[in-house]
Amino acid sequence: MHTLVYLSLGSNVGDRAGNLKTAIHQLEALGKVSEISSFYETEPMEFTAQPWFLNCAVALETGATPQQLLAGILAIEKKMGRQRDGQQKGPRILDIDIVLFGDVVVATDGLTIPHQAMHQRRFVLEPLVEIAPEAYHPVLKRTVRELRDALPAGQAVRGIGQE
Ligand code: PH2
Ligand code: MG
Ligand code: MG
Repeated sequence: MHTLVYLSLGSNVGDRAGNLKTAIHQLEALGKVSEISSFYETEPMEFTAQPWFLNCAVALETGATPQQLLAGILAIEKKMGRQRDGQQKGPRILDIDIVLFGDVVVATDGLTIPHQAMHQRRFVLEPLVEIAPEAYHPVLKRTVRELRDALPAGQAVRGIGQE
């Protein structure tokens, strides 16, 4: 059984575009990468005293379970040199978050699907609308386009292609 999963990727340390591309390449080991959004320059949210991010969204068709996918993602982040001892929500070489996993809902200690903050983050929704405007949030019962349209103004994101 394969599931259509949407991931949000972000980097604000080092060669940001190179980091996203390397990560996308490594995701091929976990399934088929079927869509890649443009890369977006995005204003840091939540912890704001850090460099701007490059964010994108990716569609992945995978046979993995949510837990298996999470383990694979954490391994990619680690292999790419992600340190987890610094500021929470602070600068990172690479962050890969599971945003939607088909219509699956998961609420455990280490994993929440849909991602708990996706509907508040323009840096997640804008790239996602580009590749999957009709993707559906199974808890809020809205498409990602509807969630994007409902965002308050004021989070800067700027599409810049795939460099
Ligand atoms: N990730 C965060 C916190 N803030 N801001 C932007 N613009 N992009 C991110 O990927 C991001 C963030 C925590 O994961
Ligand atoms: Mg994140
Ligand atoms: Mg993360």
